[in-house]
Amino acid sequence: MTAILLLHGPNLNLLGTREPGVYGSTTLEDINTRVIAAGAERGVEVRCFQSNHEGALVDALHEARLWAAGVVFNPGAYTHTSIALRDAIAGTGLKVVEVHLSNVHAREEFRHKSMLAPVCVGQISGFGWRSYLLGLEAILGYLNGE
Ligand code: CA2
Repeated sequence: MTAILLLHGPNLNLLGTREPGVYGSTTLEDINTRVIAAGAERGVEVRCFQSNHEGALVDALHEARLWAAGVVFNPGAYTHTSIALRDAIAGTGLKVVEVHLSNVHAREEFRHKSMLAPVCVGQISGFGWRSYLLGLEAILGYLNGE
């Protein structure tokens, strides 16, 4: 069975509790449930992990190399800063779709730059929790060569 890692970066554990105007009112658990269900409908296993720590996210990517066909990743603020995560994606060779709840290109200038996008298959940004469903669709389509 195809398995996908759904990976969440820093502060995304707060989803649904603060800043609903920017990030929506859906909790991280709700998002995980919806993506797991969407995967199950397609015969795909989705395993979820969130961390506020850069090194833990690097470790998760290293481990995913052993079992995941691809990754849907919201790196949070590390999107804009992390050479370590970029190197982890490039170094593992994992196929990663970067996703964002908000449209990072319509926000502050420092959010316009992604350190990770150049080593990802692509980026989805601005569709709220549906960005994750689109991310799943995108990585599965990519892996199937569609
Ligand atoms: O839009 C996204 O998904 C972001 O990855 C979210 C990050 C931000 O730094 C990126 O530029 C874009 C921030 C996540 C913070 O999540 C919170 C959720 C609820 C309350 C406070 C923060």
